[in-house]
Amino acid sequence: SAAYGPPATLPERSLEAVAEHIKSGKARRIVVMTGAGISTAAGIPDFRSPKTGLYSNLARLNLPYAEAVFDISYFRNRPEPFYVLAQELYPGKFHPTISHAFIALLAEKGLLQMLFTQNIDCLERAAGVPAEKIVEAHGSFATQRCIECKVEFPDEHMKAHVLRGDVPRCGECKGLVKPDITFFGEALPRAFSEKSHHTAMADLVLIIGTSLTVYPFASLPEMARKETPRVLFNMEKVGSLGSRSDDVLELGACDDGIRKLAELLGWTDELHDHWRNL
Ligand code: CNA
Repeated sequence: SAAYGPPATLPERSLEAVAEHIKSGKARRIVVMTGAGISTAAGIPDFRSPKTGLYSNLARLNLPYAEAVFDISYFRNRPEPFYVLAQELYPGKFHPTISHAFIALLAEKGLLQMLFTQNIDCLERAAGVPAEKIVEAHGSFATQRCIECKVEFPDEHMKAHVLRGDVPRCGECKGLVKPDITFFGEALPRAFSEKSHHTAMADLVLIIGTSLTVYPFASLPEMARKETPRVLFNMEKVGSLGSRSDDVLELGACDDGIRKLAELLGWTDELHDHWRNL
């Protein structure tokens, strides 16, 4: 059932057509949006995949509901479950995936307009995407502060606490220390609203490994212009992807879809060199 009309920008709705769009030089402002699914191949569980996702494996933490581990009001009363999880997810233990490397390659070629990530694993930085091209929409483990007096807490102390799996407390007021990642009930970093207009400037949008269920991030793909091709690399169809005339769905493991796109672009060797050297 084709509720949409024929494609407005692409010759057809396929990855081949997307590769042609890039090769022809018509896609020079590529906006990429990522979620936990881009990092599962690195060994970091996502939230919602059945069986392997964090939410289905949190029973041992005795949470009233799965999302509580990232809920600010729950954290105030019981920070321990979050720190059990933080010990597992802490950056530095994981290697970027081929999909992360592809985003860095786009940046190297001057084609990356902006990367919006929901992830807190810092793997896009590790892959070599320049900091000024990254919007960490849900913050990251890079910095941390007291949730009461907001005083920053030293990185080295934080690292020691997280690796031991215990709860750090503020040196000034003894308040709880939390990494600057966005919990449910908290506002997103200012960079998100300041930079979201880049999506409207995009001539191609790549959406990789996200369930598009967490707002306001989930509304970003809607901000792309109607005729801008949007490509979804995901295990499942999500959000409104597929509803527009130039949407392309590449369903399956994102690394497979990204390898296929790189192949169509003639970038396979470059991509592998970049990835191997990380
Ligand atoms: P999610 O809701 O868990 O969804 C993940 C999506 O990715 C699902 O649609 C999966 O089907 C899909 N997926 C899983 N593996 C693959 C794969 N190999 N290839 C393609 N698709 C795959 O995660 P979202 O990011 O959408 O949810 C937003 C939350 C999750 C954000 O606030 C993140 O901070 C949070 N999170 C981040 C990490 C991380 O930093 N790596 C890990 C777990 C959760």
